[in-house]
Amino acid sequence: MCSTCGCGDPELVPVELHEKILAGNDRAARHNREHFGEHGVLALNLMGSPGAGKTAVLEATARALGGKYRLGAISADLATDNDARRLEGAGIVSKAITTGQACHLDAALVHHALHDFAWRETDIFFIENVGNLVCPAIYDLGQAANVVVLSVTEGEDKPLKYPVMFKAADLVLLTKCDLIPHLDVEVARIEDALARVMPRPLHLELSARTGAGMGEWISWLEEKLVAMPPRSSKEQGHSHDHQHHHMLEHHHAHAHGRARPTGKGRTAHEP
Ligand SMILES: Nc1nc2c(ncn2[C@@H]2O[C@H](COP(=O)(O)OP(=O)(O)OP(=O)(O)O)[C@@H](O)[C@H]2O)c(=O)[nH]1
Ligand SMILES: [Mg+2]
Repeated sequence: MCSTCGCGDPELVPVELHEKILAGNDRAARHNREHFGEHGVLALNLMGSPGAGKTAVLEATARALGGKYRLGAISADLATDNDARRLEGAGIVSKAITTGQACHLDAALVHHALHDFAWRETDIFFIENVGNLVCPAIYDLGQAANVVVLSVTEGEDKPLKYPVMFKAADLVLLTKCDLIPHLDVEVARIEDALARVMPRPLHLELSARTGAGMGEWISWLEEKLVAMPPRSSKEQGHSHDHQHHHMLEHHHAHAHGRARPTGKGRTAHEP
């Protein structure tokens, strides 16, 4: 149970207050979206159950791209920075957000994490959400698209049981497909469930372990990159002197440091 949002429980957080929280979140998300758009960064919100394979997909993505694009990520966990360390190990500039009791990211948390992070220097910025098939779906973070990672071990009916998540998905990555021969899973049933729930059903089958299917995922990413507006001239010297309208306090007086290239087009943290 999430102590900040009450997970939509009207007894814990009254409906009016919940609507206010979401309205505030939407403002902060618009602000993040402006930032990402201004700098031509493709931001993706990666969601899915605990252990679905979100981090593994990102590691495999970095391997498949081999340095072609600059990748960044923030990864949210209740209590550890394990995923951020894994992603750094894969060559993705990463930062952990530990959410404590919160079972989802919100736009203000993401914005706060961006402050001391060289996200502007990335081409694709992944936001690995808290492992959870419920609340993350209702919090806009300012991303360009939602990608839901669903593994073949989770049961064919998950899209039907957790429709809110799959309704919000622009793309579902059906992962761990290398395990299919060992399971009783029927992929056609998963496809059918996705078709019933997703407004525009789209899924790709892959295995982070073997790399099978990664090509199509990379093509999807490249289509999104091509559709991004060009980076604005502001990218050269972002002063951050605009108005902020969100809940968190900011310390924007400082100019943001620029990232150092570290070879192969990658970047390193700077304060
Ligand atoms: N066989 C197989 N195992 C996988 C694959 N992808 C992930 N795994 C395994 O699944 C487990 C969970 O993977 P993670 O990448 O940590 O999953 P996650 O969704 O990031 O987990 P949380 O961030 O904790 O919610 C690990 O033991 C992975 O090795 C895959 O494609 N095939
Ligand atoms: Mg993870």
